[in-house]
Amino acid sequence: MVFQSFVICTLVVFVLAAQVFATDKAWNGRTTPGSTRPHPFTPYYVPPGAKGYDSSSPLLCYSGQWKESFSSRYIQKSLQSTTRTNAAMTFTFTGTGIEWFGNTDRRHGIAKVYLDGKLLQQVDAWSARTMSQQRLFWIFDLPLAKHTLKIVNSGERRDGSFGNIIDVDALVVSLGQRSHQDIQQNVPVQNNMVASTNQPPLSDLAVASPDSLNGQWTLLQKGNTGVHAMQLAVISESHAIIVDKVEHNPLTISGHPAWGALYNLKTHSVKPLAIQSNSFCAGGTFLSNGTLINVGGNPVVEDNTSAADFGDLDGLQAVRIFEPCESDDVEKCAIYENHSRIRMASPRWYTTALRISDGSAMIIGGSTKGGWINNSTTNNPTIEYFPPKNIHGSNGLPIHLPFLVDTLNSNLFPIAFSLPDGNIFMAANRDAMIYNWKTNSEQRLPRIPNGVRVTYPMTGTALLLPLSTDNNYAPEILLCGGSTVDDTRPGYDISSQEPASAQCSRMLLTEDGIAAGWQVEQMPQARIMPDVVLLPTGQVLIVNGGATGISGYGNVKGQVGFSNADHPVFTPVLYDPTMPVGQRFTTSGLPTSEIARLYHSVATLTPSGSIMVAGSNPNLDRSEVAYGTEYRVEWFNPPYMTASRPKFVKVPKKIGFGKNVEIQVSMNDAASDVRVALMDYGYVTHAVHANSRLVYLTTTQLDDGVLSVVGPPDGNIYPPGPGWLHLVVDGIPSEGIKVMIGDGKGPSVDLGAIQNLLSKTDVDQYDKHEY
Ligand SMILES: *[C@@H]1O[C@H](CO)[C@@H](O)[C@H](O)[C@H]1NC(C)=O
Ligand SMILES: *[C@@H]1O[C@H](CO)[C@@H](O)[C@H](O)[C@H]1NC(C)=O
Ligand SMILES: *[C@@H]1O[C@H](CO)[C@@H](O)[C@H](O)[C@H]1NC(C)=O
Ligand SMILES: *[C@@H]1O[C@H](CO)[C@@H](O)[C@H](O)[C@H]1NC(C)=O
Ligand SMILES: CC(=O)N[C@H]1CO[C@H](CO)[C@@H](O)[C@@H]1O
Repeated sequence: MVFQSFVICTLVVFVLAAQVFATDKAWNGRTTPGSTRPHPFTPYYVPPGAKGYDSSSPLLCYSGQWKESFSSRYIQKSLQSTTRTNAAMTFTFTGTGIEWFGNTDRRHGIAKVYLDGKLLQQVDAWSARTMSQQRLFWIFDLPLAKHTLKIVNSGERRDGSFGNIIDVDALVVSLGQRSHQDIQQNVPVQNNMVASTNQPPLSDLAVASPDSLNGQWTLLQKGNTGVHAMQLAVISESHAIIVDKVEHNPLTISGHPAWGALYNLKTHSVKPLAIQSNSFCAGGTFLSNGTLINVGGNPVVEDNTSAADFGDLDGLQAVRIFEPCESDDVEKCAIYENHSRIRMASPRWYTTALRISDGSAMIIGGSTKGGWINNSTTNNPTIEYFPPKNIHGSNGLPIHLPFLVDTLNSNLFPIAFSLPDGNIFMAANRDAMIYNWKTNSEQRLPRIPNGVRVTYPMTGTALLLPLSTDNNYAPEILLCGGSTVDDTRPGYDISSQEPASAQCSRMLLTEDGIAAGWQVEQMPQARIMPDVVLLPTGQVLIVNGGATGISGYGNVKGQVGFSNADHPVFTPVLYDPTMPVGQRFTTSGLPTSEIARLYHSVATLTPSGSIMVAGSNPNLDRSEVAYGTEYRVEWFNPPYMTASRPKFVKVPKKIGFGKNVEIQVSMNDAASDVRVALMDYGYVTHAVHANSRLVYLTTTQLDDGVLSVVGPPDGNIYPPGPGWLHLVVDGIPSEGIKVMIGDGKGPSVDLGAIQNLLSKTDVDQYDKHEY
């Protein structure tokens, strides 16, 4: 035994972000750059760009009695621990975040964690199982400055703990993704995030609200997603679901990193979700009964290709079920999967899921293995349904779609919208078509002009523009961004500096509209990987993306870090579809972000009316080298957020097709233009905003404060399922309120088709066959 006693040191540590990494093909590659030796998973991880400090480092200053022990289970084989009340470890560093790793077991007690002299959190290091290299505390998004972390043994322990042990195995200092401006201005502590696997923060460290000038757009950075936000959907008035891939996220669950979370839109807290299979590059949609399905993904992160075994399952055929979770208390909400009884018939990576007019999900395309650009070997040129259908003789098995062969190579994450006649619009690569799923027939549309490709990895984005009786529900499609890079060129020949496309192509899908073809407009900036968000006002916010390069990471010339794209576009642009051509785009008054949002970024409207922007991770695993893994959340607040807004007073929970309902509202008596917007905020990933939709409902003003509203005519106009109502009075929308459109029942279930799928297809085929 070695007892040590130190006085507080005053050394300051500077982090140098110098790291060399191998250029791995990265879909399930190595978790530690350069490493190939598999080892069981532990949360301890030093992201490229960050720096680890072992417990034995002279820069960690111990006071009181500490004992050093040695074991191969410990980081660098050594660990410092103490059982003495008030024994402390002090560490001074320059950076934007710090993580503390140590052991947990039944004999551990409670530590007090101070940052810069302020008590931040009490960390309970007790656990029923003995676990090593656990993340006990983390804080990110501090201003880049000198900080001091102090960990003090409080002498307290939970009931049932057998001891008061607190230990320090290692610390990891983040330099983070701060801009040069921050570094120079040394901004005050703000917008930061504290979390621990065990308990919520003691004090809410957030956040002064910005000086919101009335009538102006504002941008607020607040919140931290804990898991990287690759996929995002609002599930209730209080929460959004975030789904990521398997990687070293700071938020952990059951002793390993979480790759899913529920984000509280009101308090900005996050709850980790347990997901069994690798959801890297899955798609998702709500069904008619409000259940969310998340489909496809990646194979297991395997020992062969990864230095760490995360314990995940093959996700390529996964159907992950997230039952409705409406209450503010999300403790019991969970993802269910069991591939032996619920799965897709075929493996799908980069597939699109869409709710269609009968309330079921159409699952479209993808490739049969993870990779990069699609080709004829890996293509999965089929659709299947969930629940499985017996249609066109398929009996639950995939149905071939020639369109998905003709659109190789750049055709992953196909763009799809359910049209007001029940048919499906699809765009992939340079082409578009209308698919009649009832007759299994394709109507090809004119090619997108000027060689612009719009699907992965030449990723653009798309919307179905607002529908209303004013336009007799005539559908208009808007495609924006993408790339003209030749999709037969190999990655090593394409550069991150090749310009993206600024083109938006718009077409009215009526006979005359199709005959007139695509109408071309230019965005003020080119964008690869933009996101597009419908506002209740009918305007469209285009945000995120880069001005050069293409999607993905790790396989083009001139990568920035690992990113295949560069020149992030920091200012969103507002598009008003009702204005004449030439007057539709505005950037004036729109705030500029400092955060690059490239590959794996998302944006969605939230019930408050604010636009939530999150993610960006053009990396194999969590990284702090630009463009690093982004956990910070931003909120773009339209001018209406600070206006005097109309309100819903009473709204029925369910609205039937074509049914009249009375809605009580509170609004200005002098209102002249009163509309009720029925919206689907969509399921967002990889610039696909599946199901995104706005239908203005037929509305009549009855007495003071009472509106008569007619539900959408049928499931073609709005596929049955959950939606959001916003009351829009003279251009000012209320907050959104969740409603169920239709009868709320599940899509019809064909037991024969399910049985046939289960008997004719293997579970997790990728793990059984070589593709
Ligand atoms: C994967 O690992 C196993 C043993 O762990 C080995 O037998 C196999 O050859 C490896 N496969 C590849 C492709 O490296
Ligand atoms: C998964 O489903 C199979 C088949 O219905 C069942 O035997 C098994 O117990 C289920 N597994 C879990 C973990 O629920
Ligand atoms: C498609 O890609 C796979 C995997 O990268 C490769 O093995 C195959 O040869 C490619 N096929 C064609 C037709 O290019
Ligand atoms: C909704 O329908 C799906 C598909 O049949 C089913 O898996 C799910 O459990 C249903 N959810 C509810 C809440 O009934
Ligand atoms: C993911 C994948 O399979 N990529 C392949 C696509 O096709 C090209 C050739 O056309 C291959 O080089 C890629 O490996």
